[in-house]
Amino acid sequence: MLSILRKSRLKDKEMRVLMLGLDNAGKTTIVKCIMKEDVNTVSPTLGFIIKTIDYQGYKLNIWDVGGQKTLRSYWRNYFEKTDALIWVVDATDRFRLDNCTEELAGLLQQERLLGASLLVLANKTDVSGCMTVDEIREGLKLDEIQTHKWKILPCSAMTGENLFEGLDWVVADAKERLFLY
Ligand SMILES: Nc1nc2c(ncn2[C@@H]2O[C@H](COP(=O)(O)OP(=O)(O)OP(=O)(O)O)[C@@H](O)[C@H]2O)c(=O)[nH]1
Ligand SMILES: [Mg+2]
Repeated sequence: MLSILRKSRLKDKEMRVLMLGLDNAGKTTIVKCIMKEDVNTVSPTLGFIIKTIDYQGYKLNIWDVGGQKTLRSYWRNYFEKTDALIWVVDATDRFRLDNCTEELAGLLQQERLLGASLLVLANKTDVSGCMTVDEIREGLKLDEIQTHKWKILPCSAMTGENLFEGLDWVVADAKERLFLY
């Protein structure tokens, strides 16, 4: 049933993209950069923000949800019908990489997210001395993931590096899935 719903939405060229990650990772800034809005006026997200963008013939509904610890129990309210999960990591935050790994592992066990592909964005790579993609990939144990198709990209919400490449992957992956039905 879920797959039929998902199929019809993809056929309508609409996708639901859920953007999650620890607080301060840069989710809202990434969305602002994609929307060509001012990236210097962000504040912590206390609920959620939905932005819709037309991209490569698809209507992407991007759900940007606050990542503060007290808000994480609400993440589950946003799982339904997710086509792609974008997990944003603060590449400068070595101290919380373990916490970040635990939270992601918890999400990947969620039945309602099983059909979603996973894009990991290692954000803030404009900051020198930040973690490399390989460090984050190992830290998050991405190579052990069996349940989801995934990809990791370094990015920066300040320079815009790789943000559209990330969306390209998300859309290409959805298209591929459409052919599978
Ligand atoms: N240098 C640098 N700073 C960034 C980048 N992306 C975000 N920031 C900064 O990181 C801080 C947090 O950004 P937000 O976009 O509010 O983070 P968030 O993930 O939405 O946080 P929550 O809404 O609390 O979950 C802000 O001060 C941003 O200016 C980046 O690519 N490079
Ligand atoms: Mg935010």
